[in-house]
Amino acid sequence: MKKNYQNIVILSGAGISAESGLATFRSSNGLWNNHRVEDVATIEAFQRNPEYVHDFYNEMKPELLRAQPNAAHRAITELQKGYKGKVSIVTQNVDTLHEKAGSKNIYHIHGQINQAVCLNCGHILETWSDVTTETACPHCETNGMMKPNIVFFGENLLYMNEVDRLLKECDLFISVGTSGVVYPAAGFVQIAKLHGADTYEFNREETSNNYYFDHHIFGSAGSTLPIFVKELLESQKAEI
Ligand code: BV8
Repeated sequence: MKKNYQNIVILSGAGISAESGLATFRSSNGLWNNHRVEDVATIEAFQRNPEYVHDFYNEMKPELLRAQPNAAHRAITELQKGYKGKVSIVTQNVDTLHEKAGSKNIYHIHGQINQAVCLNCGHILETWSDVTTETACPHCETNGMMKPNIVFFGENLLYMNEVDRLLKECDLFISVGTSGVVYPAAGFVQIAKLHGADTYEFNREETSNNYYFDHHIFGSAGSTLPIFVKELLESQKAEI
């Protein structure tokens, strides 16, 4: 570990929210075990049966609204507050646990559960209430054009220009709680590594895209990340 990084990028996946009680996608009792991806998380599914897709995300909202951040989320906030370098969060998660932990500089590349987007004018509606095919856009007042602001398979990611710049500038890339199977997020570590970053993977188990990680720290992120953050903050103090 170097002593003073200038630009840290943290990529989070569903695993960082597991200790907050939220299901991941690809574990034994994961979200994709109870629903076929093709039925809920593709643009074709939304065109075919928008009511079913709206219901899937509306039903998810109360649990995500109740969920509280865990020690891993709080450690990232502590790093942002105490570290001299910039710390950016690129999250695949649609929950708002990073925000609830008080973190800033958060990029939800796969969207957010408490947002819907108007397919007519692009307006983003922030709401924890149900959104349906009847919901009118508060901006252009068009009926029935609201879609969950969730990036479905086959759709481009959000904030890709900002994220591309962050990955090329970063000198420390940390991946937390992602299986590394969904692209282009799973390829972010390669961009960071090829631009000179130190790369760390925090996961409970071995993942498939581990070639570009210099270090693998196994264990639950709620335990492993706070230790790592403490070391980063202390190494910075030693530097001064
Ligand atoms: C795109 C929205 C351009 C819904 C999601 C063939 C090869 C390569 C790529 C492709 C391909 N065919 C198609 C593609 C592209 C496709 C893709 O990657 N498919 C994969 C599955 C093969 N990608 C896309 O379509 C993306 N768009 O490429 O745009 C384009 C444009 C037009 C046409 C073509 C391409 C869009 C990707 C976004 C899709 N939307 N979700 C929703 O969120 O409800 S993806 C979904 O998976 C979630 O967003 C989630 O964030 C993401 C990744 O999952 P993880 O977060 O990693 O969660 P997972 O359960 O998998 O893993 C959890 C990990 O945590 C595990 O490793 C576990 O061990 C660990 N863990 C658990 N507990 C803990 C822990 N770790 C630490 N501590 C713990 N306590």
